[in-house]
Amino acid sequence: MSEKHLQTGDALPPFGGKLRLFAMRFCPYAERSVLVLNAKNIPYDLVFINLDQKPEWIFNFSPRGAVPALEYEQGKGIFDSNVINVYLDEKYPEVPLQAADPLRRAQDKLIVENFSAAQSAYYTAAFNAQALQPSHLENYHKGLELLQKELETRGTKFLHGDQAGLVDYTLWPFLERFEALPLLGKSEYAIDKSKYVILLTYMESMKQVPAVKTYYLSADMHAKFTESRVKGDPNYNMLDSSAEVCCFRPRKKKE
Ligand SMILES: N[C@@H](CCC(=O)N[C@@H](CS)C(=O)NCC(=O)O)C(=O)O
Repeated sequence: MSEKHLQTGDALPPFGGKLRLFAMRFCPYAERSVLVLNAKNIPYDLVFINLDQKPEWIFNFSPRGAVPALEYEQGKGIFDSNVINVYLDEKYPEVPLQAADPLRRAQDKLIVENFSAAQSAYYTAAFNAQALQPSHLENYHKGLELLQKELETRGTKFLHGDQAGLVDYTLWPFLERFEALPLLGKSEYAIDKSKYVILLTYMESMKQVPAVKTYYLSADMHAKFTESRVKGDPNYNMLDSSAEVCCFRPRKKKE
């Protein structure tokens, strides 16, 4: 699979007869759907697109050209990670990823909902640092604390249970990226080893889940992409040239 991001003027690759996911390699929402497809062992093709110079055909699958979008039949698409993932889980029930108990499903949705302020804080810290307020840092740590508390209460390896499920695959792409923040000079956003023992153990378990492992990118790589985007020139294709990936140097925190 090529990591090259198709852009304006590039042709839509021929349909291969499988489900096709349109994504951007560094998009956490697209990662959610990649992980669900992987976890459910559904064959699929992945097409990356440049979000700054979108290929014309992406709008046939996603009206605003946002990713992820899923081509579920040739020429027909649905979009939004949560919509796609619930569709996949219901359409391909062999490996169910949602809890069987309706109350547990509702609680899983609430965890995701309650985590959203931490996600917004991450976006501000990573991409719009000049707009950061003390409330962002508070919301970020509140989100991490809530997650840790929930893991402790549930007492299972993953939020879903002994195996990772939809709730885990929905949250994970953000936790993966949170680890890049200290490398971007945001040391107060570090997930502290002594405070977040349970959460960090969970994160290490998530990294070992096969569905995650094959798509995981290190904090270094996320930091490098983030820096390029903040500079206004997102390096979508940086994984195509492995030499560039190896040597991210953390920026010194401004005093
Ligand atoms: N709620 C959507 C959010 C998707 C989203 O924001 N994706 C970003 C990339 S990470 C995007 O495509 N933005 C549109 C753009 O850049 O024009 C989902 O869950 O799929």
